[in-house]
Amino acid sequence: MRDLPEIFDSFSEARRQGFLAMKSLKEQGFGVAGIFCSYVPVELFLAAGVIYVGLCSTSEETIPEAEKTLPRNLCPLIKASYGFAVTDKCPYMYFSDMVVGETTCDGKVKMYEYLGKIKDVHVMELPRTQYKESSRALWLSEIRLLQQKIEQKFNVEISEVKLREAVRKRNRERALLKAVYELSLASPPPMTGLQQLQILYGAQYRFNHEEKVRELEETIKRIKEAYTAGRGPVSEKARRIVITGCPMGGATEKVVRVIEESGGVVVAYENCTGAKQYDRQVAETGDPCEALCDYYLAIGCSVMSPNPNRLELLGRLCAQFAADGVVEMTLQSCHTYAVETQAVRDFLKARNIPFLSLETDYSPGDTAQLKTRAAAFIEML
Ligand code: BJ8
Repeated sequence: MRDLPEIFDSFSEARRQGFLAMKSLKEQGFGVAGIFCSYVPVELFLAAGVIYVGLCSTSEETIPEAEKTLPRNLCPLIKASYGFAVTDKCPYMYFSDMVVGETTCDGKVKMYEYLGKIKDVHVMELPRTQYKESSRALWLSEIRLLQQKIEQKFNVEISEVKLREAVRKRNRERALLKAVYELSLASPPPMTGLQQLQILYGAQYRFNHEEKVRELEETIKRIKEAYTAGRGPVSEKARRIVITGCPMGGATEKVVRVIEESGGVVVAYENCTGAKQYDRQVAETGDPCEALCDYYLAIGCSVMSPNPNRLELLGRLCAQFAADGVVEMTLQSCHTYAVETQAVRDFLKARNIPFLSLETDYSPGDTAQLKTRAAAFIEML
C-alpha cells in the first residue's frame, strides 16, 4: 500500500506519467481528443470510448515560438496552447486526432484559426449569455453537432444508453473530486492548498475511469487516516484562503506557494481547476444531451455576461470553508476576468470578506512581487 507522500507525488507527476499511458492507448487503437475548456461536454468522448485530455498550456516554454505568430500582449494560456502545438512539444497535442475549441474569449477563438492549419479543430459556438431560450437552443445544437463530429471522426455510434452511462461515470468522478476538496472543510485542513491542487490538476491525466475512481477513493481514505492520527501538514493559525479567477496549474502554482509561504492555506479553488468543474452534477434522468446542455451552459465563467453563477459559487465556498480571505488570480491580458474583478471586489466587500487580486503570467519573474503582496494581505487578515 502506498503512503500519503507517495500518493501526492504520483498526482503531481501525473501529467508526465500520463504521456506513456497515452502512447500505449494510441498503440492499442484508441482515438484521442484534446480539449482546452470546462465547457466541452467530455461525456460525449467517454460514451464514444475516445480518450480526452486537457492540452498543455501551463508553462512558458513555448511562448517565444508562439509570439512569432501571435501578439505578445495576449493571454499566456492562449500563447502557450498554440506554442505547444506548433513546436510539437506537447505529446498530448501530438497524439490528439482532433482538438475541440470553443468560442469563449476572442483571443482563443482567433488562435483556433491558426491551430486549424495544424490539427483537425472543431470549434463549438458557445453563447455569451446563459438565460435566453435562444442561448440554450444554440448550445444544445452545438452539443449534438459535436456528437455527430465524434461519431464520424472515430466511426462510432454514441447511443443514448452509452451517453447515460458516461454521464453517470463522470458524475462519479466529479463527486470524488468534490469529496477531495471538501476534506479541507476541516480546521486546520488535512492537506495544503498545493497538495489539493496537485490532486485536482493531476487527476485529469488519469485516463482509465475505474483506476481513477479507485485511486481517488484511496487518496481520500489515506488523507482522513493521517489526519485522524494527528499527522496534518497545516498549522491551526494558517489563514484560510479561497482562490478565484483563471484556471491554475503548472507555472501558476507560484501563486499558491506565495500564499502558503506567507501564513495562509488555500482551502478551496472556485476556478476551473476546482469547484467550477466539480461542484454540480449532470442530471441522470431525461434526455442526456439536454442534461449536458443545462449543466455546461450554467458554468460561471467570466466569458458569460452577466455571470451570476461565479459569484453564487464563490459566496457559497467562502461560507462553507469559513474563508478568512479571497485571492483572485487573473492572467495577463485576460480581459473578461480583469473586468469582472470589480464585481467580485464589490460582492465580497458587501460580505466583509477581504479580497486581493493578483495578475500574473507564466514566467517566474514576478514571484518576489507576488510574495510581498500576498504576505501583506495575509498579515492584515
Ligand atoms: S470555462 S475559465 S477553461 S474559458 S485566461 S484563455 S478566458 S484570456 S481559460 Fe477558461 Fe473555459 Fe472559462 Fe474555464 Fe481567455 Fe482569459 Fe486566457 Fe482563459
